Amino acid sequence: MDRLLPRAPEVPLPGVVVLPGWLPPDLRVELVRRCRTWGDESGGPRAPRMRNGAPMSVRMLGLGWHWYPYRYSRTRDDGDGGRALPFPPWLGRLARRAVVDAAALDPSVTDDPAAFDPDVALVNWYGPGAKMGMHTDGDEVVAAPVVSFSVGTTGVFRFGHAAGRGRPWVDLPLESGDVVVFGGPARLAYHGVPKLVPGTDDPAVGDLPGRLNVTVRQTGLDG
Ligand SMILES: O=C(O)CCC(=O)C(=O)O
Repeated sequence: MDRLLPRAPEVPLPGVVVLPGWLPPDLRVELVRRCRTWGDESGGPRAPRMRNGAPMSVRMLGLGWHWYPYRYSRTRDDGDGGRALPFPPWLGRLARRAVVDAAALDPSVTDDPAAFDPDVALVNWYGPGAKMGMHTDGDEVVAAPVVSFSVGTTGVFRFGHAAGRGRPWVDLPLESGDVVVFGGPARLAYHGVPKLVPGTDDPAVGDLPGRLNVTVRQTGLDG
């Protein structure tokens, strides 16, 4: 989709910062390339099963830690049992830069951006029709912010509040290259992705089918 004007960074809710187009096209392409490699090295992204046994429509893989509902493990306990791939330091540095930029716009995201020391990235791949229900990111034991990189088809990121899954919420269309940082008062708010927006593929990333989202987090876990 062509845009005539650049979009401005925004703070749609206290503690939520959207940095439009923060990832330049070359980094988007590189992220897609790396995600493919990580998929090959880990047996492919898989669809975690929720507590009711139903598979998620989003396919996932973890770097640093493996996540499955609703815990982190160093091994792919709900898959082939292999060790989670290492968390890449370059991705941590990139995410820290995003936190610094976000905190300059809304200091409530974190009072110490330089201290952000992530140890896990969760790669989410949304194929046609995939979505993610409203949930909180509550398996980390420290209050550090979450950094979310989006590449490919635009996804609608629904961001609500900590009291429950229902309204009020805001719907934020996340285009390829957009980054969201949420922390502070928004860290434990419910959020999800109810849909992708058809016809919004990013030509810069070639034949990526659907949307890639990579969230980078600090678990605070040992081991
Ligand atoms: O795909 C997104 O933009 C959000 C992903 C998400 O909510 C999560 O990984 O917890």
